Amino acid sequence: MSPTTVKKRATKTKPQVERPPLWKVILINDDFTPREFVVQVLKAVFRLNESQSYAVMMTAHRKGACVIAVYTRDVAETKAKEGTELGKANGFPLYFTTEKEE
Ligand code: TYC
Repeated sequence: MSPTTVKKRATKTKPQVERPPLWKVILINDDFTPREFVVQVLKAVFRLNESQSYAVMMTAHRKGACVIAVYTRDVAETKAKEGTELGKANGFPLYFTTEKEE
């Protein structure tokens, strides 16, 4: 070993970088919001295409709820609020909620 060589310590420190936890946005079924309106909101707020929006809407319609996508907490909460408010502004009880992904 040359005189100037510096030895690294033997113990490794864990790199302090972690992915942020992700939050699911969930569409909840109801008996009043028109199917076509749900599809329009999914396209506008969540950037789903027509067939993706239709599939998500129908899954919520049949099963009671459907996970749309996952985002960081802030984005998930903002999108859920936007979707719910679009329904409210049009007189529909459309509802989106969020849940932390485990
Ligand atoms: N169940 C509604 C109807 O029959 C359509 C609908 C689907 C509403 C999904 C909300 O999250 C929903 N008109």
